[in-house]
Amino acid sequence: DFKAVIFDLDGVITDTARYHYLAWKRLAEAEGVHFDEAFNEHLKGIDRMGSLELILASSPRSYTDAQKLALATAKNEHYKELIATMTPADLLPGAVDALDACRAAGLKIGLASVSRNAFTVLDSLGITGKFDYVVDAGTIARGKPDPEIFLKAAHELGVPPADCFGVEDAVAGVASIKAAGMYAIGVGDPRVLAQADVVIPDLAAFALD
Ligand code: G16
Ligand code: MG
Repeated sequence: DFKAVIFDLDGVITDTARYHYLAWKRLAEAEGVHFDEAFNEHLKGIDRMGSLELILASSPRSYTDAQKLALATAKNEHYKELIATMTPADLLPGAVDALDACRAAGLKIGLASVSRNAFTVLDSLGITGKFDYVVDAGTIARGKPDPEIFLKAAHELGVPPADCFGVEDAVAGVASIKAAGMYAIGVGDPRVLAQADVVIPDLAAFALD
């Protein structure tokens, strides 16, 4: 029996994935890089500098580290403008019910987002108090698909990884869960999330059995 569940944030609980997409698209096109939904799929769950590197790999220009940092900062400022208006109305369908069902079942609940804006987003959504532990992305050395972030959440929840399951919308996120030795619930397209143990279309379809 599972003793803990560890959720991803962006694309699972709320659609900030859309805001990341818009912010990266503006940056990419300003740098002469074609950017579409298919490219964006590879960025989901990838941390900020990692995402920037993937985009700039297709740029005709070359960049110093200082220029890269400036671009990442500009993207984040644009992203923060986009998320500034978020409220509990931005919770995805089924998200609160899923969290409450896990709580009612006695599971510990963690959040494993590589976003450095995760605490702000949780507060805007009004759900910070629903988690027993939220990983601070600033303390994670290796982003998804490395298992570090899911292992850290399990450790802090005091539950062995084998007794945890993770919930993720990203290819890199599902890979991170599996590398951590956990059961993986994918949220989205089963053809994209082929490594997940089970795939549901959204949290409205979440059931604990
Ligand atoms: C999220 C998104 C990624 C984003 C990353 C870093 O991860 O999926 O697209 O690049 O956070 O976000 P920030 O720039 O806000 O630190 P997750 O793990 O919540 O899916
Ligand atoms: Mg995600």
